[in-house]
Amino acid sequence: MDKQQTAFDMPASTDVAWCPGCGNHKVIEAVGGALEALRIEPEHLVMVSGIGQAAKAPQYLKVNMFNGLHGRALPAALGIRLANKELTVVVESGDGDLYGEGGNHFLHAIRRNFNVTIIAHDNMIYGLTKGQASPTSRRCMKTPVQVGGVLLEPFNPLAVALALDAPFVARAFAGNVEQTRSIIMEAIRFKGCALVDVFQPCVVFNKLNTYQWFRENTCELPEDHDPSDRQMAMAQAFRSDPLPLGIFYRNDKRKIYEDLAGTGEPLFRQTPTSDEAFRAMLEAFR
Ligand SMILES: Cc1ncc(C[n+]2csc(CCOP(=O)(O)OP(=O)(O)O)c2C)c(N)n1
Ligand code: SF4
Repeated sequence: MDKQQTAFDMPASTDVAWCPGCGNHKVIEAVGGALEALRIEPEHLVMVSGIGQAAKAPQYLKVNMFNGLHGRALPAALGIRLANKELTVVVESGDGDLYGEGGNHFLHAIRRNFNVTIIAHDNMIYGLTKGQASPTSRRCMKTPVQVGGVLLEPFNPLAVALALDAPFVARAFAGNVEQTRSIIMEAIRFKGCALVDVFQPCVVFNKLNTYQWFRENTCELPEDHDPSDRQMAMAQAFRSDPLPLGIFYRNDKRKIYEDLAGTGEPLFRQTPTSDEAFRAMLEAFR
């Protein structure tokens, strides 16, 4: 099916550094479609990322963006949310950036339950730095560094998120843009920290986890899956052969950090800034 144009698409002439066929193209197609369908006003949206191929995603969408240090997308996103509760904040970054370099922030963003959507482009490899193992690489996969094969079992982001009582936990496959779009829509609509781990093939450096591999090794969650049941979600998160896709868990009752911290006073103060005051502030930091 032809790609649907959205208000969030960059002009066709935009120079995109991703390889043809990379799953990242599909992820941003799904994200753009979700934002459009949700009628999000671009001025009320900020996308945040760290470093890596996936972390370039916000640069290829017509959105406000903040590109932080490697692994530091989440603290930047939480700061943005604290500064302005009116903003929709979406983090898009790679499995290495979010679960490896940014692992500690991943844990604490979930524990705090900030109202942020986390979209992990999970290609099970370090793409930008040419194919070393990432935390989600499969055991025994050979890479230029792990020449004898990866020794460790992969990090399980869904099980870790569920253990921390993440209130929204889902997984999608970039090869199915429609399903990815609808899961991302649910995640952005959700009030609280929402994790969507999206399988995203790296067609250059990951010769194991190809589109074909994901098609053969994933399945839908069972029809009788109850997303309000955390134990059931945990059992599905531990399934690996095949790996289930869909919304594993949602808990609409968990309070977000900003509400917990509420003393009646907002966590931020929006003071109107004149052009002159803004320029003076910039000068002070030169
Ligand atoms: C502190 C720090 N460590 C390491 C690097 C090198 N580095 C840049 S991107 C990257 C891996 C990114 O992998 P991932 O987040 O999975 O994204 P992908 O490129 O696969 O989309 C690494 C190790 C860096 N830039 N900064
Ligand atoms: S190297 Fe892999 S992750 Fe990077 S753009 Fe190419 S296909 Fe995508």
